[in-house]
This record gives sequence, structure tokens and C-alpha cells, in this order.
Amino acid sequence: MSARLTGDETALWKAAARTLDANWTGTSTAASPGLYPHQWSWDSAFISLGLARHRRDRAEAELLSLFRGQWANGMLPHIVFNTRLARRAFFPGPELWHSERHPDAPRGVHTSGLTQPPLQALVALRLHECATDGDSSRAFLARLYPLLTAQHRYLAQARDIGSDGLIAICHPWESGLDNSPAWDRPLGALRLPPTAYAPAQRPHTLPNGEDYDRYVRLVALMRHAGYRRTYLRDDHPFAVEDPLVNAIYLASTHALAEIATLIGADPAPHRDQAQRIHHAILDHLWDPETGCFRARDLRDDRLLPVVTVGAFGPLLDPELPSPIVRNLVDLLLSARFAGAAGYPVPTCDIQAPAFDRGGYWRGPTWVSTNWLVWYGALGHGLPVIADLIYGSTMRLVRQSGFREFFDPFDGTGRGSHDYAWSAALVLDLLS
Ligand code: 2M8
Repeated sequence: MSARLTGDETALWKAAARTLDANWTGTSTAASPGLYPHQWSWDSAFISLGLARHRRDRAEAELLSLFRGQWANGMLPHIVFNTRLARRAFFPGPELWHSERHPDAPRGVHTSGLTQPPLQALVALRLHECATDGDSSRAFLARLYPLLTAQHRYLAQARDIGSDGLIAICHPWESGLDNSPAWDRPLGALRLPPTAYAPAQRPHTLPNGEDYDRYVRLVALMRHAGYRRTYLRDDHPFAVEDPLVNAIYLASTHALAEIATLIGADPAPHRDQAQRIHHAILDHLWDPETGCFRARDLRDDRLLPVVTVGAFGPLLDPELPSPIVRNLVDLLLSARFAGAAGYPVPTCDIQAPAFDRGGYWRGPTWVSTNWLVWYGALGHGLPVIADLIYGSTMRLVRQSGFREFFDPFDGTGRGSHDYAWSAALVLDLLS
């Protein structure tokens, strides 16, 4: 803990550390007690950032534990199941994915068959930057590097469905922003066969049963096709290029180049790849008419209409042209986002008809997306934006605790309590 913290901040810091301790399972961190008892991919990356400030050993263990679930083709699954828990501890559990029947899946561990935003390389580099023992930290990076490069190779080979340098999500869960209004149109266009699975029983009611049913059916299609690359490219009905997912992919590719340099490997292929992603984000996801980034539906080659917090993802691109940075700042400060929210950043444009202040990823403020925009703003030397988001995030957790998500107008906490990434990212912000 830093000596410069005020009394208030010290109390917050200790509460966040206690939350992470309570969610620690012995080898990794449960995303939240009760609701999400397993290890999720991007949760794990965010959590590792917080652990790095509190229990360095656990930060490394967290990432290594996640990569135990990596498939032989490099795919890093979005859930690694805790096999010590009862099978029914979470729906959908291992029985939806049948990873054990897939030749590429690891033995002795059950995983999902989807992936999530590839934050791990960015996080691994940040862990190194805040390490006190440089040698041991470099050794950790050297251990992780082949796993990270395999993860990125899978994405470039299996998920560049549009052959344009970007990666596509094949399921809303892969975005991390599950029921974001951005996916309403492609989800609504699906003609899906019925599934044997009943709509899930979940402690909070969002997303609704119909959406959930579609999520499960989409998984069934992927599973029946053996999660095959050619099926995903040619036949799978859901394929979307999202600006937040691709900006994370780009930032992590830059991080891979730096990690390569640190451990004496060749950074050039990662730098080339980063250039390709940078240009593709601008060429395919920037909408000059409305001055913002939008997701692209590859199945009808159109930009999706709703503007979400994902529009600010490209702030993670260090080479984002300054006129575009200014556009994003104006949009962020406008009445569509921070200008009308007491507790920014809402996850959906407040003026969009689909905006829902209590609707999970359809409007509420989340600590994770706040952290990403804060980090991007710092990278572009935008202290006013960074301070605004820092202040709003601190007010949220002080007022409502480490909740899963928050009402963007009055800061009311919603969803699960003691949510691990909310606690972890507060530790990172305070450090
Ligand atoms: C939520 O996603 C899972 C599906 O993966 C779910 O709703 O069951 C999302 O908030 C996602 O971003 C997050 O990683 C996960 C665990 O916290 O929960």
C-alpha cells in the first residue's frame, strides 16, 4: 500500500484487498462469490492487476492458472471451471461446452469453448512495470510469452473472419459486454434451431430469458461444428468486429512486442501485426459521418447503429490520430455519455432508445470499462478525462461497495456484491 494514501483511501484499499482475499480459491480468484464461482478470462486479467498491488505471488498464479485452460490451438477459453465445485454451481456449466470431447482442449480441466477480450499481454506487461524484482518478473514474462503468442496466433488465424486484420467475436459473451444493445440487431436476425437447454435460473434477472436462450443456442451451433475455424469463418451466423475487443487486441499486441524485447525475443512480427490492426480499426470501424467507432456486423457488412462504451476503446491505440482523439473526448463529455451521467461512463449512449440505466451492459457504469477508458486517456495525455473517470469510479465504490455494476445517474450498486474486478481495479487505480 502506498504511503501517500489519505485515511479514506487507506480504508478503501484495505476493503478491496479483503475482497480479493475472500474470493481467492487457492489457485485463482472467483469472479464473484455465489454468482460467478469460476475463473473468467478477462476478469482474471483485471484481477491480476489488483493482485499485483497486494499479493504479487497470486497475481502470477492467477494468470498461470488461467492458461492451464488454454487449448492446443492457442484458444484461451473465457471460462476455466473450478472442478472442486458442484457441477450445478453455475449455469451454463461444463455440460454446455463438452470441452473434454474436443481434441484441442486440455485434459483434467473443463473449459468453455469461447474466448474473451485478449487483455492478458497488456496485463502481463503492467505486472512487470510495477514489479520490484526485475529478474524474477522477466523470468515470469519468459514463461508466459509462448502462451501469449499462441493466444494471439489463434486470434489472427481463426478469428480474422473478415480477412482485414481485425478479430471477430462469434458470440456476445466473447465481447464481455454480454447484452450490449450493439448485439441486438445481429442477435435478432438469427434463425436458430431449438435447444435442449431451459432458460437459465439466475440470481439477477438480466439478460432476459429470450436473449439467454439465443446465447445458449449459438453455443450449441459452435459446439456441434467442433468450434472449427472454417465453420466460424464461413457458416456461423454471428460474427461481429467490435472496437473495444479490437482495441484491446491492439494494445496487447503492442505489449507483446515490448515483452519480446524484454526477454530477448524478436518484437518485429508483433509490431507489424500492431500496424495492421491499427489501420484496420480506422478503415473498418470508424464512422466519419457520425464521428465515432461502431461495431461491424460481418454477416451483412454494415456498421451497427448503437454507440456504446466500446466507441472509446480505440483510446487504447497509442497512434490514434489526434483529430479522432478530440472527437472521442467531445463524445465522452457530451450529454450522450458523461455530460448527463452523475457517475460516468455509462456503457451505452444515454440518448439511444435501447439505453437502460439498470440493464446490465445496456447502460450501467462498470469499473472494468471505466478502467480501460481511464488507461487509454492517460496514454493520450488527457488528465481531465482520466481524473473525471478516476473520481467517478472512487465515488461509486465508496458509496455502493464493490458491486458488479452501477446506476450511472445515482450510483446505486447492482448485481453481485464483492465483485472481484471492481475491488482489484480500485487497488490498481489507488497505486
Ligand atoms: C458476465 O458474463 C457471463 C458469461 O460469460 C454471464 O453472464 O454468465 C459478463 O459480465 C462478463 O463480462 C464477465 O466476464 C462474466 C464474469 O464476471 O460475467
